[in-house]
Amino acid sequence: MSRTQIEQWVKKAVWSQPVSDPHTHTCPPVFGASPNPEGLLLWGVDELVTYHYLIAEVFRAVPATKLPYEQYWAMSKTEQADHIWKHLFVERTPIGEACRGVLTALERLGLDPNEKSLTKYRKWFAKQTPDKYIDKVMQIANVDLITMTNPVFDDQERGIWERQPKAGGDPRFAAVLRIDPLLRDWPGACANLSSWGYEARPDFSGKTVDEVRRFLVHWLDKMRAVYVATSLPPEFRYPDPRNPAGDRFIRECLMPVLAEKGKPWAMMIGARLRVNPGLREGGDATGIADVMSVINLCHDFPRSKFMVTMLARENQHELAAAGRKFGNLLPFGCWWFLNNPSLVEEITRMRLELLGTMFVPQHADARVLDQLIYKWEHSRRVIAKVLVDKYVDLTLSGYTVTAKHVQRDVALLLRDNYREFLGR
Ligand code: HDL
Ligand code: ZN
Repeated sequence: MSRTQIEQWVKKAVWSQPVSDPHTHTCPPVFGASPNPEGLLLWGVDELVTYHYLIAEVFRAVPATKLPYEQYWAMSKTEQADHIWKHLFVERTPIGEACRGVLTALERLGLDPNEKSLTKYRKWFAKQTPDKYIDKVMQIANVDLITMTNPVFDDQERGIWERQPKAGGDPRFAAVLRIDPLLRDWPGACANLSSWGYEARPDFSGKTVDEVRRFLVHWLDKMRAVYVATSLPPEFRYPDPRNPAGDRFIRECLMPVLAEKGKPWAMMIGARLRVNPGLREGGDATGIADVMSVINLCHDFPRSKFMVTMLARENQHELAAAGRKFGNLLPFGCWWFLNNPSLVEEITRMRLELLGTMFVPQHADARVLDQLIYKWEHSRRVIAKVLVDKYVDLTLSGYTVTAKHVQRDVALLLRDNYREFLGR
């Protein structure tokens, strides 16, 4: 089989296969939409350009000593976008991945990405309506399911679910119960639960275990959540003698509920929050996490399912090796600072070699709807490149690779491994 033939099959399969995206921060219009400042659905050119990755970058071009953080945050959204466009897209070459992504998205929407100002783009976006625009973006990105992130401890998010019976009713989106405070700030989370009518106490006395379970079940059911998610710091350990409450929460509350419901726990490990608070969401950093803790969980809770992504490049090999030991562990995505072509290529290549087709290579992590377009295009290109090499290697071993093999593998990687792990 020639390399050219394999390239054709892979290209066709990778671009025609709809993606089920396992992790984003976008949502349907019922959650409110930008430019309404209260809207949770972010879309359009001003949101694309003010993505927190680009806010962090513009403060390298124009440091806080010249433009203090608070002065930037006091600007209107359009002023912020103009500032970023000027310094990162006009006065500098937008060669970095986050800049390049904006250009890809604009170009695929039919716009010329070489404009010196945002005026023409704004006019074009003003003619779109969020609901129809979601269809358009999903069609261009070839995405058939967008998994949301629904942080129940966020007042605005919780309020929408409480007020809007249709919050979970858009078939283009799947909900995820995001519960970071229960693991990052147990006493604070207990105080929240108490104020919402659950008898949860930091020392686990009284009915705490039953009540925390009742809370989890209530929200899993209400959201029809497909999994529970938590972002965890590099210091996360299981078991953790320094954090007995965390161990008890996992062992006595979370694991039994998820085992009963058959839902995975997505652990996103390695985010060191707000190392530079002035940048707000852009101020988080990465740190090396502990894969042994994931192994301990997979071993101790064989009936539970763990989707795991780690933020540090240094953790990727150990995590893939752990995936070989436990069928209840699904490594997924190249998260955040790893979502760059060079690292996606390295990680995807290594995962294919260690795990065959049994992992989920990517998630978009789109904060802004339109980012689905570029995040998936850029990832698809890299995934295709790696697959071609791997199929060529197979032919060198005498194996007959066919178009059917390629289609089947690509469907698993881009859609079905995730769906099957959810039990959908
Ligand atoms: O915690 C998360 O889900 C992260 O993805 C953060 O939201 C982060 O700010 C981000 O958007 N990374 O891509
Ligand atoms: Zn995320």
